[in-house]
Order: sequence, then C-alpha cells, then structure tokens
Amino acid sequence: MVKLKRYDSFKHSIKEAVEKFKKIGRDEKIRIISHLDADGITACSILIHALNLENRRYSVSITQQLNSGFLSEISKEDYNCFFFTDIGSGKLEDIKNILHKKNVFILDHHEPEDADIKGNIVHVNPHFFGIDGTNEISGAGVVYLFAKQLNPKNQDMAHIAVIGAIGDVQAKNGFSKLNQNIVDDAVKQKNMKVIKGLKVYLVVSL
Ligand SMILES: [Mn+2]
Repeated sequence: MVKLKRYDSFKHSIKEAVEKFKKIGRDEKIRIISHLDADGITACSILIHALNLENRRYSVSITQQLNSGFLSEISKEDYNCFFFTDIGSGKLEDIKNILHKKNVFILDHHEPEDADIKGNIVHVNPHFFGIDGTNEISGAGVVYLFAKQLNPKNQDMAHIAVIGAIGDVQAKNGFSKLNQNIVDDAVKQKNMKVIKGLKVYLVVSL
C-alpha cells in the first residue's frame, strides 16, 4: 500500500507540472536545456515532439553540465519559460537565484540538491517519492511521463524513452517498475520488441 501511494504521488506531481505548463502563454517561446548524453538527448527529443504537437516554439541547448556562468547567459536571453531535462536537480540553488523571474520546469531523475525553491520552479523528480532514479526511471522516462500526461499521443515516443534508460545503464537483467511500464507502452505502440531469453532490448520500427 505504501508503495502504491508513492507512485500515485509521483504521478500526481507530473499532473501538477502539466497543469502549470498549460498556463504558459501559447505565444511564449520555450528555452530547453538538456544533458549531453544519450538520456539527455532522448529526453530532449521527447519534449520537442510534445511541443510540436502543441504547436509551441522552442530553442534547445545541450550541455555537459550547468554552472552559474551558463545560467547567467541564458537568463539574459529573451525567454520567460525554461525547461531543464535530465539536468537541473543538482543545481537548484543556482537556478533559483539566477532564473528567479522566470517560469522554470525541471524534469530530472538525478539526486536533488537540498534547496528551498519558490513557486516559479516546477520540479519533477522521482527521488522525492522514494523512487530510485538511478535504476527505475531515466531523465527521458520522466519527460516521457510528462509528455504522455500532456497528450496521450506522445506514447509513440515510449521507445525513445527506453533508449534513454539504456543509455543510463538502467537495464540490468531487464527493467524494473516505471521503466518496465514504459517498455510496455513501447511494445503496445509496436515500436519495440522484447526478445525473451535474451537480456537484450531491441528498439526497432516494426
Ligand atoms: Mn540521465
């Protein structure tokens, strides 16, 4: 029962993030910052797919790490809405201080920095609910759940989220829990096949 509650709470936090995102003006151009690895790039591609479906405009940067210099630079750009995917949870204090006038969405699975963030920052992270972000869900997976909540059509990106999880070496003797649910979505979408008996995931266009 306790476990169920945690997953429900995580899902609820994603719902809340989507509701807040829907309040962002449709003419606002969105600034995306994602992590420079397979998970970060797939996370970003899922978000872009979702934003395309919403007819939203955006621009993207992929970075190895966030630092205050980079955040200061982007804070001067002409954007009011920022998305950090597979990155950001470890830099909450800097984001809070430097992007204090902006609407910020952080969709990440890394261990969060302890910080007292304000209402302008929406932070989705499985760690807050005792869900293991190292093995159970990747950055791409968190973005996928956000995108799926925004529009169920985004389920056609489930296999891309699986690639993110593979990139973060989360497939150990198969996947568990949240990752497994995403694999199930990808199989249902006929974008992925799991070959039983092999500890190998095939992500293919069928
Ligand atoms: Mn990651």
